[in-house]
Amino acid sequence: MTDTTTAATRDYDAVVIGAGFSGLALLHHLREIGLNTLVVDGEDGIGGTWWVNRYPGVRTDSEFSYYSFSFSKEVREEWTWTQRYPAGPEVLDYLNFVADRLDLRKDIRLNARVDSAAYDEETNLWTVSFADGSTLTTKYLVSGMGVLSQAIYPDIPGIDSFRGEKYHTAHWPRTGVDLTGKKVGLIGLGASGIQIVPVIAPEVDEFFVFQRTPNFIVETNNDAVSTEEMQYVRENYDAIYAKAAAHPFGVAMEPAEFSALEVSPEKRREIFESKWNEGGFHFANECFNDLATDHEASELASEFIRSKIREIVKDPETAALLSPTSYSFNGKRVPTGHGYYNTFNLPHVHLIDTEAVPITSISERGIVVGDTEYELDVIIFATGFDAMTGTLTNIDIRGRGGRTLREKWQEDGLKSNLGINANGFPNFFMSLGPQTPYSNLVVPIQLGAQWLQRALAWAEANGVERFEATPESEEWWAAEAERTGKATVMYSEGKKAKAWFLGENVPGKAEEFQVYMGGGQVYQAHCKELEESGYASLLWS
Ligand code: N01
Repeated sequence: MTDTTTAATRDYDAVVIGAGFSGLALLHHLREIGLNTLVVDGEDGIGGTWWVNRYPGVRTDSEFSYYSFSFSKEVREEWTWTQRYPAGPEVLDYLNFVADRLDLRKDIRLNARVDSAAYDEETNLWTVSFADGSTLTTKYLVSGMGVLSQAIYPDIPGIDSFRGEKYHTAHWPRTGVDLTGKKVGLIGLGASGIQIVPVIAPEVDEFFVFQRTPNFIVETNNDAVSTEEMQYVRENYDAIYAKAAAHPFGVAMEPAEFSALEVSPEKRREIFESKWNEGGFHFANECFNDLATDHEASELASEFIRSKIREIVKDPETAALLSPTSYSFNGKRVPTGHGYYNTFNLPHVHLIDTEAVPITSISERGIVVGDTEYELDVIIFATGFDAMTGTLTNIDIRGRGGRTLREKWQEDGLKSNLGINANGFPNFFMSLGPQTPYSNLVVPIQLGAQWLQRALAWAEANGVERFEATPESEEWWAAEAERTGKATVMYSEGKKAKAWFLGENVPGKAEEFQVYMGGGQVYQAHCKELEESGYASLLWS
């Protein structure tokens, strides 16, 4: 493949940073159009998020049938899932299987941590620099670095003074941690904290769970996948995948057709009850069509879940503390639970309310709340990530004029064209960039890799040397992200819940919608329009 605008030689046509779901899908699809592609990853194994996150209880919140690629006949037919919500090690096995079956490994370079990448206007090439001092050049640079990869610790005074063991869920030692007989404290009750709590509780001697904001958890059962069920999924993969792709949140479920406000209280309770029994995202997605968009409807679901918490948790005071009141259902990302609420019936598990009395400091011996010091052997931080932009701004990605993405977003606000690319950064693309859908991520990852495949094939065939978002497209998309985000219950003036999808969990980060809330299917329609326009808003120069 030769360029028409530059005779410069290059090491690769495309370099993808990150060997997780995104990197594997991109490598497969870019190879298919003849691009000499390399995937690089700083870790020593493939799997991305699933390689790094090793905490006990880590598993998918989405069901196996739509938490997988649909594009490879071989993978579909030969891979067997064993759990409805596959555990982390099983997802990692799956990704390794994908890498082997599609012969991807030979074009993946591990232990290759990218320090920076810079665009050269003269040659129209990107130079990628690695931590070991080596460099390589590429025409196309693609980020597959993940949206929840840049772990953050809380800004609590004395955090470094603790003399015991300290772990972040996202940096859990691969060899595991023996918590038997130890006094353990945990800060952070998002999806990670909610998964780890019930799994480690039986092992530890005393467990202090420090809760600032309670979550609405949709409990579920993790059944084994039967041979018949796996066979059914294999035979219907395309239909299942199409259903997930047509759903606002990328789950293979029928969107509910009516409002929670349209039915009688008895009927509503019956529907809530039946979907609660199906578990997990069935409750969130299949009860009513306005639980994410109407505050009154969302409050009805909130009250139903509060009633479930009161049923499950025996101590009324603990049940009340576990029940969110400062925001309503869907106001934060809803985690799937595996016996979470029941854990608080164990006599050695103590819920400490740090909303009423905040954590003051971390001492040599433990966590201090007001005047009380909780002495601990281990502190676990399940305190989340600098989501969506963190990995992209943590390294220097320098576009035209040497300006970094970090500078662009700090100075101009979060701007991208459909989260795919940004003005000032020619031939740089993002899988799951900021302002891509809030969704089961495997769906936008796969569809995004296929979209980029078609776009680059078109560019190569038509002698288009540079794709770069127009400033107008970025203004439009930022406004769309804000408009659609503000139309959901995730946005509410004066609410107390801090959420990563608004950037509120990172001190100093501007409050902007980091994700697109208008629905995955609407987002895909916009991507299709862009393609059908001959990539009009990507041809800026
Ligand atoms: O992080 P989070 P996460 N003092 O940001 C608390 C995905 N995921 O790692 O709410 C006290 O949600 C903070 O409290 P508050 C999923 O998309 C997926 O759990 O700010 N507490 C909150 O409770 C998810 O949404 C899966 O009051 C402090 C917690 O830390 C995303 O990753 C599994 C504090 C952070 O929650 C992130 O989830 C796991 C402080 N100073 C994760 N600072 C699967 O589906 C922070 N907190 C497999």
